Amino acid sequence: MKVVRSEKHRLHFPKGELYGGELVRPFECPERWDIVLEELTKRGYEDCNDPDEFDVGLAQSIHTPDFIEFLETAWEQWAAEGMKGEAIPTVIPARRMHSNRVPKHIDGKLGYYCMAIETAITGGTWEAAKSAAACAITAQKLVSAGDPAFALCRPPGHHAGKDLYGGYCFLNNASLAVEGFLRDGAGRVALLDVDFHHGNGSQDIFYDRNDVLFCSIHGHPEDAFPHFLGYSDERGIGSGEGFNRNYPLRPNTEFSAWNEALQDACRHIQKFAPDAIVVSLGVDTYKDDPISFFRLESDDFTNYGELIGRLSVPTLFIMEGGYAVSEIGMNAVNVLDGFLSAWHYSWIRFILLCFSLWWSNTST
Ligand code: 5XA
Ligand code: ZN
Repeated sequence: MKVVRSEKHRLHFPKGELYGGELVRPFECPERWDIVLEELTKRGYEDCNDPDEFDVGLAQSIHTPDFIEFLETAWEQWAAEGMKGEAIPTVIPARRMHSNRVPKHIDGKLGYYCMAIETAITGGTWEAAKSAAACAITAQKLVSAGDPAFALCRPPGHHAGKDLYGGYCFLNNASLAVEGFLRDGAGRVALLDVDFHHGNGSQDIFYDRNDVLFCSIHGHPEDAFPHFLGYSDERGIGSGEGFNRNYPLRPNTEFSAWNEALQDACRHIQKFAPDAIVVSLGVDTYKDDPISFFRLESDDFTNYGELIGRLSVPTLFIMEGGYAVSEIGMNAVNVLDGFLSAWHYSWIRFILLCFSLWWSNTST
Protein backbone atom coordinates (compact mmCIF):
# COMPACT_ATOMS: atom_id res chain seq x y z
CA MET A 1 0.00 0.00 0.00
CA LYS A 2 1.36 3.41 -0.97
CA VAL A 3 1.06 6.47 1.23
CA VAL A 4 0.55 9.86 -0.41
CA ARG A 5 1.40 12.92 1.63
CA SER A 6 2.50 16.54 1.31
CA GLU A 7 4.65 18.65 3.62
CA LYS A 8 2.49 21.64 2.67
CA HIS A 9 0.00 20.66 5.37
CA ARG A 10 2.27 22.60 7.76
CA LEU A 11 1.13 25.85 6.13
CA HIS A 12 -2.15 25.48 8.03
CA PHE A 13 -1.74 25.69 11.77
CA PRO A 14 -3.97 28.23 13.46
CA LYS A 15 -2.86 29.36 16.90
CA GLY A 16 -6.34 29.21 18.35
CA GLU A 17 -9.54 27.20 18.46
CA LEU A 18 -12.62 28.26 20.40
CA TYR A 19 -13.29 25.38 22.81
CA GLY A 20 -15.12 25.45 26.13
CA GLY A 21 -15.33 29.24 25.96
CA GLU A 22 -11.55 29.61 25.67
CA LEU A 23 -9.15 30.09 22.80
CA VAL A 24 -7.04 26.93 23.05
CA ARG A 25 -4.32 25.35 20.93
CA PRO A 26 -6.22 23.49 18.16
CA PHE A 27 -6.72 19.75 18.65
CA GLU A 28 -6.16 19.41 14.90
CA CYS A 29 -2.40 20.07 14.81
CA PRO A 30 0.62 19.16 12.59
CA GLU A 31 2.02 16.62 15.10
CA ARG A 32 -0.93 14.35 14.32
CA TRP A 33 0.42 14.03 10.79
CA ASP A 34 4.02 13.52 11.96
CA ILE A 35 3.05 10.70 14.28
CA VAL A 36 1.01 8.86 11.66
CA LEU A 37 3.90 9.16 9.19
CA GLU A 38 6.38 7.93 11.80
CA GLU A 39 4.28 4.81 12.39
CA LEU A 40 3.83 4.19 8.66
CA THR A 41 7.59 4.41 8.17
CA LYS A 42 8.24 2.10 11.12
CA ARG A 43 5.92 -0.52 9.63
CA GLY A 44 7.48 -0.26 6.16
CA TYR A 45 4.75 1.46 4.15
CA GLU A 46 5.85 2.81 0.78
CA ASP A 47 6.06 6.59 0.75
CA CYS A 48 5.05 8.96 -2.06
CA ASN A 49 5.83 12.55 -1.12
CA ASP A 50 4.98 14.00 -4.49
CA PRO A 51 1.25 14.50 -5.09
CA ASP A 52 -0.04 15.82 -8.42
CA GLU A 53 -1.20 19.42 -8.73
CA PHE A 54 -4.56 20.42 -7.23
CA ASP A 55 -7.29 19.79 -9.80
CA VAL A 56 -9.60 22.82 -9.62
CA GLY A 57 -11.97 21.41 -12.28
CA LEU A 58 -12.58 18.32 -10.18
CA ALA A 59 -13.04 20.46 -7.06
CA GLN A 60 -15.72 22.46 -8.89
CA SER A 61 -17.66 19.26 -9.50
CA ILE A 62 -18.35 18.91 -5.77
CA HIS A 63 -17.91 22.44 -4.38
CA THR A 64 -19.55 25.57 -5.77
CA PRO A 65 -17.23 27.94 -7.70
CA ASP A 66 -18.10 30.86 -5.35
CA PHE A 67 -17.07 28.76 -2.33
CA ILE A 68 -13.76 27.87 -3.93
CA GLU A 69 -13.16 31.53 -4.74
CA PHE A 70 -14.03 32.44 -1.15
CA LEU A 71 -11.48 29.95 0.24
CA GLU A 72 -8.87 31.26 -2.17
CA THR A 73 -9.35 34.92 -1.24
CA ALA A 74 -10.66 34.89 2.35
CA TRP A 75 -7.31 35.53 4.02
CA GLU A 76 -6.43 38.41 1.67
CA GLN A 77 -9.78 40.09 2.29
CA TRP A 78 -9.46 39.59 6.03
CA ALA A 79 -6.00 41.12 6.09
CA ALA A 80 -7.11 43.97 3.80
CA GLU A 81 -9.75 44.92 6.41
CA GLY A 82 -6.88 45.37 8.86
CA MET A 83 -7.85 42.37 11.00
CA LYS A 84 -5.00 41.33 13.27
CA GLY A 85 -5.89 37.79 14.32
CA GLU A 86 -6.88 34.63 12.49
CA ALA A 87 -10.06 34.69 10.40
CA ILE A 88 -13.04 33.49 12.46
CA PRO A 89 -16.63 34.57 11.80
CA THR A 90 -18.65 36.41 14.41
CA VAL A 91 -22.08 36.12 12.80
CA ILE A 92 -23.76 33.10 11.19
CA PRO A 93 -27.10 33.07 9.30
CA ALA A 94 -29.33 31.45 11.92
CA ARG A 95 -33.04 30.60 11.63
CA ARG A 96 -35.19 33.27 9.92
CA MET A 97 -32.12 35.23 8.70
CA HIS A 98 -31.31 35.30 4.98
CA SER A 99 -28.90 32.50 4.17
CA ASN A 100 -29.03 32.93 0.40
CA ARG A 101 -27.42 36.37 -0.01
CA VAL A 102 -23.65 36.47 0.14
CA PRO A 103 -22.49 39.54 2.10
CA LYS A 104 -19.70 41.73 0.68
CA HIS A 105 -17.79 42.20 3.93
CA ILE A 106 -15.40 39.41 4.86
CA ASP A 107 -16.92 39.06 8.35
CA GLY A 108 -20.28 38.30 6.74
CA LYS A 109 -18.73 36.05 4.09
CA LEU A 110 -16.98 33.97 6.73
CA GLY A 111 -20.31 33.49 8.52
CA TYR A 112 -22.07 32.65 5.26
CA TYR A 113 -19.65 29.86 4.32
CA CYS A 114 -18.89 28.54 7.82
CA MET A 115 -20.64 25.61 9.55
CA ALA A 116 -18.57 25.59 12.79
CA ILE A 117 -16.46 28.39 14.17
CA GLU A 118 -13.70 26.40 15.84
CA THR A 119 -11.98 26.47 12.46
CA ALA A 120 -9.80 29.51 11.79
CA ILE A 121 -8.48 30.50 8.37
CA THR A 122 -4.84 31.64 8.22
CA GLY A 123 -2.43 32.85 5.55
CA GLY A 124 -1.43 29.28 4.62
CA THR A 125 -4.80 27.58 4.88
CA TRP A 126 -5.69 27.58 1.19
CA GLU A 127 -2.33 26.13 0.09
CA ALA A 128 -2.58 23.41 2.74
CA ALA A 129 -6.19 22.57 1.83
CA LYS A 130 -5.23 22.27 -1.85
CA SER A 131 -2.31 19.99 -0.96
CA ALA A 132 -4.59 17.65 1.04
CA ALA A 133 -7.03 17.48 -1.88
CA ALA A 134 -4.13 16.77 -4.24
CA CYS A 135 -3.00 13.89 -2.00
CA ALA A 136 -6.50 12.39 -2.11
CA ILE A 137 -6.65 12.51 -5.91
CA THR A 138 -3.13 11.21 -6.41
CA ALA A 139 -3.93 8.29 -4.10
CA GLN A 140 -7.23 7.69 -5.94
CA LYS A 141 -5.27 7.30 -9.18
CA LEU A 142 -3.02 4.70 -7.54
CA VAL A 143 -6.09 2.72 -6.48
CA SER A 144 -7.62 3.04 -9.96
CA ALA A 145 -4.35 1.59 -11.28
CA GLY A 146 -4.72 -1.46 -9.01
CA ASP A 147 -3.03 -0.76 -5.63
CA PRO A 148 -4.73 0.09 -2.34
CA ALA A 149 -3.55 3.49 -1.03
CA PHE A 150 -3.67 5.81 1.95
CA ALA A 151 -3.84 9.60 1.57
CA LEU A 152 -2.39 11.21 4.69
CA CYS A 153 -4.54 14.32 4.30
CA ARG A 154 -4.28 17.33 6.55
CA PRO A 155 -6.41 19.41 6.93
CA PRO A 156 -9.16 16.78 6.93
CA GLY A 157 -12.26 17.12 4.74
CA HIS A 158 -15.47 15.26 5.58
CA HIS A 159 -17.29 18.24 7.18
CA ALA A 160 -16.75 20.43 4.10
CA GLY A 161 -20.00 20.60 2.14
CA LYS A 162 -20.79 21.95 -1.31
CA ASP A 163 -20.28 25.49 0.00
CA LEU A 164 -19.44 25.09 3.69
CA TYR A 165 -16.22 24.83 5.70
CA GLY A 166 -15.74 24.03 9.39
CA GLY A 167 -14.98 21.14 11.74
CA TYR A 168 -11.31 21.66 10.68
CA CYS A 169 -12.28 20.98 7.01
CA PHE A 170 -12.10 23.14 3.89
CA LEU A 171 -12.15 20.93 0.78
CA ASN A 172 -13.81 17.52 0.99
CA ASN A 173 -10.85 15.25 0.21
CA ALA A 174 -12.82 11.96 0.37
CA SER A 175 -15.62 13.27 -1.88
CA LEU A 176 -13.04 14.52 -4.37
CA ALA A 177 -11.58 11.03 -4.49
CA VAL A 178 -15.07 9.58 -5.07
CA GLU A 179 -15.53 11.96 -8.00
CA GLY A 180 -12.08 11.00 -9.26
CA PHE A 181 -13.05 7.31 -9.34
CA LEU A 182 -16.26 8.11 -11.24
CA ARG A 183 -14.37 10.30 -13.69
CA ASP A 184 -11.88 7.46 -14.27
CA GLY A 185 -14.65 5.03 -15.23
CA ALA A 186 -16.13 3.63 -12.00
CA GLY A 187 -19.91 3.19 -12.20
CA ARG A 188 -20.57 3.13 -8.46
CA VAL A 189 -18.48 4.18 -5.47
CA ALA A 190 -19.12 3.59 -1.76
CA LEU A 191 -18.01 6.21 0.74
CA LEU A 192 -17.64 4.67 4.20
CA ASP A 193 -17.10 7.19 6.99
CA VAL A 194 -15.74 5.64 10.22
CA ASP A 195 -14.68 8.92 11.86
CA PHE A 196 -16.31 9.58 15.22
CA HIS A 197 -18.10 12.62 13.76
CA HIS A 198 -20.83 12.48 11.15
CA GLY A 199 -19.53 13.31 7.66
CA ASN A 200 -22.12 16.03 7.09
CA GLY A 201 -20.17 17.50 4.15
CA SER A 202 -19.96 14.20 2.27
CA GLN A 203 -23.65 13.57 2.93
CA ASP A 204 -24.48 17.05 1.63
CA ILE A 205 -22.48 16.49 -1.56
CA PHE A 206 -23.97 13.10 -2.53
CA TYR A 207 -27.44 13.26 -0.96
CA ASP A 208 -29.35 13.20 -4.26
CA ARG A 209 -27.09 10.71 -6.02
CA ASN A 210 -27.51 6.98 -6.63
CA ASP A 211 -24.02 6.33 -7.97
CA VAL A 212 -22.50 6.96 -4.52
CA LEU A 213 -23.53 5.04 -1.39
CA PHE A 214 -22.64 7.03 1.73
CA CYS A 215 -22.49 5.17 5.08
CA SER A 216 -21.44 6.93 8.28
CA ILE A 217 -21.03 5.53 11.82
CA HIS A 218 -20.80 8.35 14.34
CA GLY A 219 -21.72 9.94 17.66
CA HIS A 220 -25.47 10.63 17.78
CA PRO A 221 -26.14 14.24 16.67
CA GLU A 222 -28.19 14.79 19.84
CA ASP A 223 -24.95 14.29 21.75
CA ALA A 224 -22.13 15.06 19.34
CA PHE A 225 -20.77 17.49 16.77
CA PRO A 226 -21.91 18.42 14.11
CA HIS A 227 -25.29 18.19 15.93
CA PHE A 228 -27.53 19.21 13.05
CA LEU A 229 -27.11 16.29 10.66
CA GLY A 230 -26.44 12.55 11.00
CA TYR A 231 -29.82 11.12 12.08
CA SER A 232 -30.74 7.63 10.89
CA ASP A 233 -33.84 8.86 9.04
CA GLU A 234 -31.68 10.88 6.61
CA ARG A 235 -31.80 8.37 3.75
CA GLY A 236 -31.14 10.47 0.64
CA ILE A 237 -33.45 12.41 -1.65
CA GLY A 238 -34.85 11.99 -5.19
CA SER A 239 -32.84 9.39 -7.06
CA GLY A 240 -30.49 9.34 -4.06
CA GLU A 241 -33.25 7.93 -1.82
CA GLY A 242 -31.85 4.84 -0.04
CA PHE A 243 -28.21 5.68 -0.84
CA ASN A 244 -27.46 7.46 2.44
CA ARG A 245 -27.11 5.41 5.64
CA ASN A 246 -26.40 6.90 9.03
CA TYR A 247 -25.55 4.90 12.15
CA PRO A 248 -25.72 7.33 15.09
CA LEU A 249 -24.45 5.76 18.34
CA ARG A 250 -24.64 6.89 21.95
CA PRO A 251 -21.91 7.93 24.42
CA ASN A 252 -19.60 5.14 25.66
CA THR A 253 -20.35 2.85 22.72
CA GLU A 254 -17.86 -0.04 22.76
CA PHE A 255 -16.43 -1.97 19.84
CA SER A 256 -19.04 -4.76 19.80
CA ALA A 257 -21.92 -2.32 19.14
CA TRP A 258 -19.81 -0.14 16.85
CA ASN A 259 -18.77 -3.20 14.86
CA GLU A 260 -22.38 -4.32 14.43
CA ALA A 261 -23.05 -0.99 12.74
CA LEU A 262 -19.99 -1.50 10.54
CA GLN A 263 -21.12 -5.01 9.61
CA ASP A 264 -24.51 -3.67 8.59
CA ALA A 265 -22.86 -0.91 6.54
CA CYS A 266 -20.64 -3.55 4.88
CA ARG A 267 -23.69 -5.63 3.96
CA HIS A 268 -25.19 -2.60 2.23
CA ILE A 269 -21.91 -1.89 0.50
CA GLN A 270 -21.73 -5.49 -0.75
CA LYS A 271 -25.27 -5.25 -2.10
CA PHE A 272 -24.42 -1.97 -3.82
CA ALA A 273 -21.46 -3.74 -5.52
CA PRO A 274 -19.21 -0.69 -5.86
CA ASP A 275 -16.20 -0.53 -8.17
CA ALA A 276 -14.28 1.27 -5.42
CA ILE A 277 -14.55 2.18 -1.74
CA VAL A 278 -13.31 5.39 -0.17
CA VAL A 279 -12.89 5.20 3.61
CA SER A 280 -13.02 8.44 5.57
CA LEU A 281 -10.60 7.20 8.22
CA GLY A 282 -10.92 9.11 11.46
CA VAL A 283 -9.54 7.39 14.55
CA ASP A 284 -11.25 9.68 17.05
CA THR A 285 -13.42 6.65 17.94
CA TYR A 286 -10.50 5.68 20.23
CA LYS A 287 -11.36 5.41 23.95
CA ASP A 288 -8.96 8.18 25.01
CA ASP A 289 -9.79 10.70 22.30
CA PRO A 290 -10.09 14.09 24.04
CA ILE A 291 -13.10 15.37 22.07
CA SER A 292 -15.10 12.18 21.38
CA PHE A 293 -16.96 9.51 23.37
CA PHE A 294 -16.64 6.03 21.88
CA ARG A 295 -14.58 3.32 23.53
CA LEU A 296 -12.57 1.55 20.83
CA GLU A 297 -9.26 -0.06 21.85
CA SER A 298 -6.19 -0.07 19.60
CA ASP A 299 -6.68 -3.74 18.56
CA ASP A 300 -10.24 -2.98 17.46
CA PHE A 301 -8.83 -0.85 14.67
CA THR A 302 -6.99 -3.87 13.25
CA ASN A 303 -10.17 -5.95 13.46
CA TYR A 304 -12.32 -3.53 11.58
CA GLY A 305 -9.60 -2.93 8.97
CA GLU A 306 -9.81 -6.67 8.27
CA LEU A 307 -13.56 -6.49 7.87
CA ILE A 308 -13.18 -3.74 5.26
CA GLY A 309 -10.45 -5.77 3.50
CA ARG A 310 -12.76 -8.79 3.29
CA LEU A 311 -15.04 -6.81 0.98
CA SER A 312 -12.30 -7.35 -1.65
CA VAL A 313 -13.02 -4.07 -3.43
CA PRO A 314 -10.30 -1.58 -4.52
CA THR A 315 -10.05 0.70 -1.49
CA LEU A 316 -8.67 4.14 -0.74
CA PHE A 317 -8.19 5.37 2.84
CA ILE A 318 -8.32 9.10 3.53
CA MET A 319 -7.14 10.53 6.86
CA GLU A 320 -9.78 12.49 8.75
CA GLY A 321 -9.87 13.07 12.56
CA GLY A 322 -8.19 11.60 15.66
CA TYR A 323 -6.81 13.71 18.52
CA ALA A 324 -5.26 11.27 20.98
CA VAL A 325 -1.97 12.33 19.44
CA SER A 326 0.32 9.69 20.97
CA GLU A 327 -1.92 6.86 19.75
CA ILE A 328 -3.11 8.30 16.43
CA GLY A 329 -0.32 6.59 14.46
CA MET A 330 -0.83 3.16 16.01
CA ASN A 331 -4.61 3.30 15.56
CA ALA A 332 -4.61 4.56 11.97
CA VAL A 333 -1.92 2.14 10.81
CA ASN A 334 -3.64 -0.75 12.62
CA VAL A 335 -6.62 -0.21 10.32
CA LEU A 336 -4.34 -0.32 7.25
CA ASP A 337 -2.50 -3.43 8.52
CA GLY A 338 -5.82 -5.19 9.24
CA PHE A 339 -7.09 -4.25 5.81
CA LEU A 340 -3.94 -5.51 4.08
CA SER A 341 -3.93 -8.86 5.86
CA ALA A 342 -7.49 -9.57 4.64
CA TRP A 343 -6.78 -8.08 1.21
CA HIS A 344 -3.71 -10.28 0.61
CA TYR A 345 -5.60 -13.31 1.89
CA SER A 346 -8.45 -12.67 -0.56
CA TRP A 347 -5.93 -12.52 -3.43
CA ILE A 348 -4.36 -15.83 -2.33
CA ARG A 349 -7.85 -17.37 -2.22
CA PHE A 350 -8.57 -16.02 -5.70
CA ILE A 351 -5.31 -17.42 -7.11
CA LEU A 352 -5.99 -20.81 -5.47
CA LEU A 353 -9.48 -20.82 -6.95
CA CYS A 354 -8.11 -20.06 -10.45
CA PHE A 355 -5.49 -22.77 -10.01
CA SER A 356 -8.04 -25.38 -8.89
CA LEU A 357 -10.33 -24.50 -11.85
CA TRP A 358 -7.39 -24.82 -14.21
CA TRP A 359 -6.35 -28.12 -12.61
CA SER A 360 -9.82 -29.63 -12.84
CA ASN A 361 -10.06 -28.58 -16.53
CA THR A 362 -6.67 -30.01 -17.51
CA SER A 363 -7.18 -33.27 -15.59
CA THR A 364 -10.58 -34.07 -17.22
O1 5XA B 1 -14.28 14.55 12.19
N1 5XA B 1 -14.33 15.79 12.64
C1 5XA B 1 -13.58 16.24 13.62
O2 5XA B 1 -12.82 15.45 14.13
C2 5XA B 1 -13.69 17.66 13.99
C3 5XA B 1 -14.59 17.92 15.13
C4 5XA B 1 -14.61 19.36 15.51
C5 5XA B 1 -15.41 19.60 16.74
N2 5XA B 1 -15.41 20.96 17.15
ZN1 ZN C 1 -13.87 13.44 13.80
